[in-house]
Amino acid sequence: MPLGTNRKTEIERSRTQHNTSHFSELKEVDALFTQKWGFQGQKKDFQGNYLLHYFLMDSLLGLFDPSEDNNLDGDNLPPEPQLGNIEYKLKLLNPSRTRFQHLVTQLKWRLREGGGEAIYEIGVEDSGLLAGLPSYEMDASLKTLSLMAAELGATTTILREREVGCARKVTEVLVRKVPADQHMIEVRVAVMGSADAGKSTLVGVLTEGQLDNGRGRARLNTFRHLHEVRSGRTSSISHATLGFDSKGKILSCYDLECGEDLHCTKLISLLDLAGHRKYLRTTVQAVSGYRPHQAMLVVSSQSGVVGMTREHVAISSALDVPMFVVITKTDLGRPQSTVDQLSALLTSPGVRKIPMVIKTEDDVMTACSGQVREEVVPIFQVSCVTGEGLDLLAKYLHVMPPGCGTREKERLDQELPEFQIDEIFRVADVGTVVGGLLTKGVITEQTELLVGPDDCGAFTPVKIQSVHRNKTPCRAVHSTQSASLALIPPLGTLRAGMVLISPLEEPTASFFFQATVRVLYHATGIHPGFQTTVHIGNIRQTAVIEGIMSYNTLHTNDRASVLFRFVRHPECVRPGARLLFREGPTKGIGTVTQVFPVTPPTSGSSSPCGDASAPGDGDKSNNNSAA
Ligand SMILES: Nc1nc2c(ncn2[C@@H]2O[C@H](COP(=O)(O)OP(=O)(O)OP(=O)(O)O)[C@@H](O)[C@H]2O)c(=O)[nH]1
Ligand SMILES: [Mg+2]
Repeated sequence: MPLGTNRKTEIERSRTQHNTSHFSELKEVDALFTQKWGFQGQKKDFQGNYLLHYFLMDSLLGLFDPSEDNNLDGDNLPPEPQLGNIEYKLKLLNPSRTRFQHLVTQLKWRLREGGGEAIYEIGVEDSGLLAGLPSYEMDASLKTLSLMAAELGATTTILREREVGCARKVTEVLVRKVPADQHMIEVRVAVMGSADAGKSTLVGVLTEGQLDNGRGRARLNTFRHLHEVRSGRTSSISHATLGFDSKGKILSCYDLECGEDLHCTKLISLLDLAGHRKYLRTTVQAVSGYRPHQAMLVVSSQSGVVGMTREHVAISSALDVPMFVVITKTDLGRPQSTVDQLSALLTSPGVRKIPMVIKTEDDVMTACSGQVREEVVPIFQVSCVTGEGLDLLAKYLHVMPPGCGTREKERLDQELPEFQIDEIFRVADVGTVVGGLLTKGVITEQTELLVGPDDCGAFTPVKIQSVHRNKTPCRAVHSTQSASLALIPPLGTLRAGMVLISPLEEPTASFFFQATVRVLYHATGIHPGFQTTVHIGNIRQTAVIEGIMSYNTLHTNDRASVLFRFVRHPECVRPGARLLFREGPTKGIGTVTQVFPVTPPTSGSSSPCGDASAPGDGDKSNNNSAA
């Protein structure tokens, strides 16, 4: 309950009463304190207890005094948020059985809000005032919090402590509970940045725990192809995992890879992407298709902000992926000029973020706090050769919030399954295995689905033979999780961009779709006939702009409804899906508003791929209005 004006008036009134020094009025004040703040000292000496309350109340009332507000700027948190995973508690002392159950229910709710993680600020008023607790009360409160967590099978970790005067402390505690359906809390992080910025090296150093030699030693395990090892340049999407136990200790990557470390409660999946411009399509595809929860933008302090850095900032802003920055190679140059360049880029009109240079653990916690994480872009400064700054980065990765709240996840779990295929493998003795992301629903072994669309827009029935997550077999995969699925019967014609979808959805595929778009940049103007690469989720295909409603030409910052046509094959696109298109420096974002499904061939049809006619030529549309 946030401290409202009424409560403040009550405190003012009680202070007036208190100043009368009348015994009966003091009793009322005591009652008010017990009721409002739950002070429940073991009162042996009646007069002595009133003196204690007098002292406490005076100091608290002094803090609340509006005339002294100006002195408190550094001593307040924002008022307690009603929603979200942050809870303020002044103290948790000897709660009755009923109160304890109430506190446990509240903790359960906060954990749900935070997708399995909640942050408790002990010694803090609902108003955000850092009142603090003496050490014996703090110890008892932390004990109560541990008991509450134990009741739910959760763990507690002290994140930071702060002295707030007169031997009083405020403590911030992370409570973590791995949801019952998951092995661990998983956060996907896309590692972006220009070529040679040090992305693969940073991923290697974080996951393997060995520093780099400055000549490319640490990045070797992140490469997937021999030509990458030879050139030192990443050309594909490479996955690496970083596991933490409940206390924030980084776990050995060997145990994680074998799926053997049962202490892992949080898993950071790092997608090491290519920085060179010639692989930009693959990099955009990864950010659009894998739906990372965060983007880690790596900038070298040697080269500073370059064209590709700007490009990657624009892409993550356009796709609404929250970002944090890591300036690497601080052993080779002064990072301050890079910090200045980044600050200018991040605060520019198209991006509008608040850069925050992280220097202490306190800064890490502030950057992670739910109330600021949307706009704030934390900036870390590290060296993979000396190890400087890596501890703060690891701490941030440990407490970084999971992307999707449990409530939203539960809602998505209720929907019919849809799995987007990113990779296809042929595995001896198993058959066809597809890797990708389950955007909604739940898939278990033996689930019957459709896979498609093929080049004709048709979908083929398949059954799920087995499910693997993080290289470990499991019974089910839930919405927002990535997984590998073995399919029966084996199929020879799969491609990335296809979906596995419930037959109840009656899926369709379209060559033509309409979208409202905003042009982020074009040097001159976009006309009908313009060809561009379109990214919609994991779909990536060249499309032609066939028509622009109400405009002949689209310039930078123009918005319009546009009709697109896929060039190669129809795709399973849904109204409401977000899209990004780019061609050279041209960039735009938008939302699909309407699709025009093709009619798949029937057994007696003469055309191998049915009807792919343009909208308005009499094809079926899922919407009443024609384009
Ligand atoms: N001295 C020093 N060298 C570093 C540091 N980080 C990376 N390097 C070196 O920088 C070079 C490039 O690093 P990579 O990790 O391959 O860069 P990248 O960003 O993955 O490059 P692409 O894959 O081409 O996009 C390697 O030789 C690393 O050893 C650092 O903190 N200090
Ligand atoms: Mg690399």
